Amino acid sequence: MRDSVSHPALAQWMQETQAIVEHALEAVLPAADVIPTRLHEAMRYAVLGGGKRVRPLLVFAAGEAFGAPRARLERAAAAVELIHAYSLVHDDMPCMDDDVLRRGKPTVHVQYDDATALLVGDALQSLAFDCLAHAGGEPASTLAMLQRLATASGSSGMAGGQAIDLASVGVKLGADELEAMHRLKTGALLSAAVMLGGLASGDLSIEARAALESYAAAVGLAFQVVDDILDVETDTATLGKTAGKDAQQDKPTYVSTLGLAASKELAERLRRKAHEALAPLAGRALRLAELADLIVLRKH
Ligand code: GRG
Repeated sequence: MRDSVSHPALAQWMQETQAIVEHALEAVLPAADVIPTRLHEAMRYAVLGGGKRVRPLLVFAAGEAFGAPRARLERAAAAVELIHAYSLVHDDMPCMDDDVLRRGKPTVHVQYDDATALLVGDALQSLAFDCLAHAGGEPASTLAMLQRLATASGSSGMAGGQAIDLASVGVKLGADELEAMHRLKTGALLSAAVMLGGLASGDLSIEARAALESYAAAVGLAFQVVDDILDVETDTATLGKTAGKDAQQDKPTYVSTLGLAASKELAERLRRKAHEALAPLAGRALRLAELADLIVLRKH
């Protein structure tokens, strides 16, 4: 994503934050030589050294806007990324999207086997909550973060969206149904990333909370609209995952539902909506504003 960044201060912040997150993930994952070694090695393979780390960046951008302690942000960012990594491992399995390439590498079930991939996803999900439970600080705010992450990941969030997605193969969805699906499948975890950052401060006003929720909803949907555009406009090598997969699997997407031009207009409208949502936060949300731009303007 850094190739879409024109602002040197933002590029530096992203690089530093991504390094902090990498270190936090490295520290929280079991070592590969701890029994069961094959499972631990595969968990590390699934998580480390890849991905844009968009969700952790959102955690830090929101958290820093409200003065959240860095140690809590590290835990929150790692927890969200662990959930995301688990979802990718399961999504790539033969019983779901059946893909062989992820983050430029063979998918976990290809590199290891199906049973290991299933267990990797299970174990990463448990690890995410364990990681967040040890975030320190006020127990009430940690509990609020745990609840938000659980809701975002479960059947009223990402897993529910995935269920709708799997049931939608070959089905023509209307724009509203498509939006409802993506708000769960992709939007819920991205929104949780923003909200966990804010909640980590332990001190969010009602107004600030509403502004963050509104920003998160716009950015969460924009991410998916852009993902659908990239799926038709970008090659496999750049994406690090198989391009053109949605059309191949006859899945409804923004591009198939609205067309390419209207999808691009929608992404731009959502980018502006994200900026507007931040207005009540005055100047404190610069990084969040920049990330909204990046999510819409990214090339992979
Ligand atoms: C298996 C419960 C379960 C859910 C899977 C995340 C997901 C739900 C499916 C992934 C399929 C997909 C391509 C979704 C579209 C948006 C998305 C989540 C893309 C991948 O996220 P990125 O681009 O990936 O942030 P990196 O590798 O950069 O972390």
